[in-house]
Amino acid sequence: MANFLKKLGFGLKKSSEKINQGLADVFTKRKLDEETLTALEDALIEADLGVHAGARLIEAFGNKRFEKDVSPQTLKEALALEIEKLLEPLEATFSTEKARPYVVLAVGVNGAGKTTTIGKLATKLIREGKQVSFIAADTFRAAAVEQLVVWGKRAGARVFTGAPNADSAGLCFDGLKAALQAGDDVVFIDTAGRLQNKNGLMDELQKIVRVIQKVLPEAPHLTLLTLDATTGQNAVSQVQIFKEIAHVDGLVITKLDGSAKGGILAEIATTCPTPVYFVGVGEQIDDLDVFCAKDYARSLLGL
Ligand SMILES: Nc1nc2c(ncn2[C@@H]2O[C@H](COP(=O)(O)OP(=O)(O)OP(=O)(O)O)[C@@H](O)[C@H]2O)c(=O)[nH]1
Ligand SMILES: [Mg+2]
Repeated sequence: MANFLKKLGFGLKKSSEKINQGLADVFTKRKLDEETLTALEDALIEADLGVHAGARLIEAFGNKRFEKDVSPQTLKEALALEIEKLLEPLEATFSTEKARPYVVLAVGVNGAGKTTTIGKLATKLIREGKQVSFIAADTFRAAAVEQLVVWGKRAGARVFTGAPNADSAGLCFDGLKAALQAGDDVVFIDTAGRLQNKNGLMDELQKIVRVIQKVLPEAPHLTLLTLDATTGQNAVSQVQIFKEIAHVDGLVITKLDGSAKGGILAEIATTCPTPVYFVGVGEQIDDLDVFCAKDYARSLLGL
């Protein structure tokens, strides 16, 4: 946990430096006039908090009354609290108890971190004593299947694979039946992330959902959209696009260990609020944890 926070703090360092510079300017001027607030808003936007989130935060912050001799630390704490309040509604609890097998559909653009996230999550669940399997629904890329097989071995999860270029929906049908038969507690479906063709991806995802509902009418129980934090504001449009083409229950934000754009969650909270289940801060198994608004907000301020 301490290590996780350290990595998060390190990843958000560039963002926190920008915000702290903005705060330092406020402090030098010793008043929250319009000019200093605008400068602080610019700093927030530069830290990728986004224009809408920046405006909302500045409004809340500008309405605060500070003592004349307010310390930089107090200002920092106050801004962290405002960001925490903005992000708190996004906190979500992941529980696989309500169905067996509990089916998680992983969606997201290429390279966002879907497969890695599935691998990390499965490891945690297996450590808790759950029986887990993977369905390798990205049948176009041989490397994608291999990568999932490697994670399966590492985590101790069975991997259901098909022939190269097999129909992914058909594979999901067979894989889910096999999972039912085996009595798995949780099944992760790893999909392909091609977004070059929005209609194609939509058709494919809808077909997968239709087909798995023939096996389990309530499935998928959770559709998780994985976002790469280093893509900055582009992640916001990915949320919007995926919500158009599929049902999205929640988000996973990856690569917060190497991001200069840690603020994106604030813009998501403001423009397209979606529950955030997990955040990733690296490539290893323990580099995934549940999203905590307070930790995130404080790391964003370098606290
Ligand atoms: N630094 C860092 N790297 C990550 C994180 N999550 C995933 N990665 C890396 O990002 C790269 C892409 O991750 P994948 O899990 O393969 O992404 P994907 O969404 O499955 O990609 P496709 O299968 O191509 O659609 C890999 O090299 C991962 O190790 C993270 O939280 N931090
Ligand atoms: Mg993948």
